[in-house]
Amino acid sequence: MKGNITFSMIKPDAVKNKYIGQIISQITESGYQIRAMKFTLLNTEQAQSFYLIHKDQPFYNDLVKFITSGPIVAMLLEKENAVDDFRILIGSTDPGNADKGTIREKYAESVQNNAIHGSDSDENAIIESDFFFSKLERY
Ligand code: IDP
Ligand code: MG
Repeated sequence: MKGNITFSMIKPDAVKNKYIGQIISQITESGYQIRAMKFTLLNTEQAQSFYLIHKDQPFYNDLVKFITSGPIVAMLLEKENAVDDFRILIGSTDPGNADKGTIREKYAESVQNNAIHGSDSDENAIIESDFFFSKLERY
């Protein structure tokens, strides 16, 4: 059975470009309820840990630099079929390939500075949510 939570992060490019409000609107208008939310700045160690799965990718060091370059908005989101529907809502990793109307198509700058993160599985949604939020921070 598919899970009903996903984890998302508005990335530093979209925060700097003043898209927080528009992105959160699109997420909630799409049926997601916010269960936890945090405006914060990751340090290098936290970013390396969050993206550990990509440690052998050529873009890993630049990705860690980018994600620590400014504050982010972390969100725990709930909806039926949360993970798969959210990946559709945000669009392809490379905004040049993202479908019209998706968050990345509208707000991303590049394949790296792509505005938003969305979990890729139910398992990772739980791992990523636990990385950012304690039980007491979820409502
Ligand atoms: P996803 O965010 O769509 O799941 P992943 O493949 O998991 O994409 O990559 C994680 C993040 O790493 C991307 O969102 C993007 O910020 C960055 N990234 C992925 N591929 C590249 C690349 O080819 N060049 C630079 N950065 C990349
Ligand atoms: Mg991914």
